Amino acid sequence: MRKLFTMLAAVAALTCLLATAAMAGTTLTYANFPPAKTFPCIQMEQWKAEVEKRTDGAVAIQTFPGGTLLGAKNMLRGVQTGQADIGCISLPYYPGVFPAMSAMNLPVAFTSTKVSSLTMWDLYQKHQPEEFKDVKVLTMFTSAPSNIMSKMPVKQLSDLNGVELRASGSILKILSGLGAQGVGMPMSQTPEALQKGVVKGLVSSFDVLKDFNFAEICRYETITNLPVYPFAVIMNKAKWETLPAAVKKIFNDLGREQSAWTGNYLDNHIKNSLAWSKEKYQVEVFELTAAEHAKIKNLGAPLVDTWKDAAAKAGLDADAILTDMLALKAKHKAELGK
Ligand code: 3IO
Repeated sequence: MRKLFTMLAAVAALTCLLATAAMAGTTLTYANFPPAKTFPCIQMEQWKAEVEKRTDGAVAIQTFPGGTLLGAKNMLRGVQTGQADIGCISLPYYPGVFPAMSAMNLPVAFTSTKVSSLTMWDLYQKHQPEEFKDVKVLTMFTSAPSNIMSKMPVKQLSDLNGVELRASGSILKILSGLGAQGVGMPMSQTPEALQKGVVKGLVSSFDVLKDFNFAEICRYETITNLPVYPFAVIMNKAKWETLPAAVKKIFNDLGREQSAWTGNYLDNHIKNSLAWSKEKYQVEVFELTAAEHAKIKNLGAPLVDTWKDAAAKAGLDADAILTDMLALKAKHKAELGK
């Protein structure tokens, strides 16, 4: 009896010790700007679960979706100054700040998010551009190719005349070439802008029809295959340096895996979202003619030259970045068959 008691006491003491050791581990804060249901936050929870599993709970991640810690536009600065340890940014919200990786927002006709996300990650690894030197990049991915979601039908390009549509980055320039009125704002401000009628629709990927319930207000969808929005998950550099080597390795190993996971998730989710929107709100989907797609393509071409000029001015080898991006795109497309 006495022996059993001693053993129980020892087990209790050990349990206590282990719990203390786990608590003595690190908790990192991770800020995100859109709501918890949206894909940037879904991938955040997936990454959190992987980190907590692979570090055996020694590193805990405290997530803050929906702009509860940092918003879309103060995310970069907030991570640099350590208001959050980790944050998720959409690169087009920071014009001129990312002259290299903004290439991913060019109209080069990505057709799969897994392809575009892996292309972005590999391109970043190859060129390691200076523009991210103040932070540690944990992963990168993109949205799916962008389409029009609107309150009134856009059956043909001429229906766009004067129509206010929310977008960001290079899509704004293409919209103005099409006679529409592009309105630049982060995705997180779009529900209110649609509600108030400041915009009549938006240009982004179809996941948002379900995740923001935009299908209810935007009953008409037009397939345009416009650019993807590139995202980066960044970490405060000083905080990164405090991590033990084994944890750094786990984070580094996760970079490319997370990019592929997110691409895959979104490729599936845009299909679910569109099917859900047809079922629940009977949304209509319009296809443009080949001539109209050619017009969109022609409007996009000068944007590549504008990007090249800006990249060259920033001291980058713009031709190498562009050539590598297109080669990676072709390689991943061939490997994934989509
Ligand atoms: C996006 C941004 C936040 C939440 C869900 C989203 N789906 C597609 C995007 C891309 C986009 O429009 C943007 O502004 O980054």
